[in-house]
Amino acid sequence: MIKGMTWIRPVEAPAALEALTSFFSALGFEPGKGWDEPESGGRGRPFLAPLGNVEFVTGKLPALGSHLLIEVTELDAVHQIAQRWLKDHGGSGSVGPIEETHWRSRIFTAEPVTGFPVAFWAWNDPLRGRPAALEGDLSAEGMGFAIVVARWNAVITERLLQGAMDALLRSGAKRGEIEIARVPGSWEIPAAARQLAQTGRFDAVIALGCLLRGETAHYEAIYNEVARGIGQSQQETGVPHSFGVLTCETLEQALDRAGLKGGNKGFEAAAAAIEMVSLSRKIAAGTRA
Ligand code: DLZ
Repeated sequence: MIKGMTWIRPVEAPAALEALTSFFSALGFEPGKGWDEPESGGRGRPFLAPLGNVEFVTGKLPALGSHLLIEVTELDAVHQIAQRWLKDHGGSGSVGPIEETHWRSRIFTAEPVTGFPVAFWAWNDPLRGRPAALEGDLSAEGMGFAIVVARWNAVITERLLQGAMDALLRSGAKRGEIEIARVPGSWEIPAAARQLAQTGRFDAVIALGCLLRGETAHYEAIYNEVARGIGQSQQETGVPHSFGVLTCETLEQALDRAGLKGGNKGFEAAAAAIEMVSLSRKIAAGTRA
């Protein structure tokens, strides 16, 4: 029943709103759906985090003068970004030193705008609270990708492509390291995917297409062959392939999954590809870090 939580922070001056928005963007926060109310001049700039909670505390407070605690994985990198932001933007802000906490972690407080302190912290043991497991990260830096996209139902597949590019570029992939191959329809995806994988130029292949049951003759036959072909190419080439081929009853359903209510499956397929490349590198290196 509970869906989410929003912690509202009233900001008086428009310049302070701009500065806070710039600071949170520089740190890589995902922006939420902002709003502007022309009559009142009101504006809202939400920022999202993968996890959140509200915590009621008695006794010793965990943070250095801030009620907003943001857990991160790379505290030193975040500290550097915050310091760089402060140097570039100056103003009344400040970034404190990193200190040890009383709960086996390190913390620092940044105040990009006076009156808006934010504490960033990280566990000393980065694997704390997680079962020991090999897991891929979502950083695409230094990775190369091939995207195979079907032209059939382009109104959907172009949106999937946009979602996939968004995920790759936001995760640190370089535009020059992404190659896009267009094929007539989903049927042709496996052959192109295999050939791209075999070049050895790519760390992963992302397959994007859209099959609509109502409008596709031999829907089952095409779908089975596409799924089998992509899976087989992945297994035989050893290059991760992610599956972003929508199989929907109607166009409306497909639109929902291409950027409307159901998210964007192209974005998800790209994220899965990044994760699998990272995991595969860790397996090869025999490391969890
Ligand atoms: C022929 C066909 C049909 C009927 N429907 C679709 C579809 O919904 N989605 C899709 O990606 N492709 C479709 N195609 C085209 C086939 O995938 C293939 O491109 C052609 O049969 C040519 O080989």
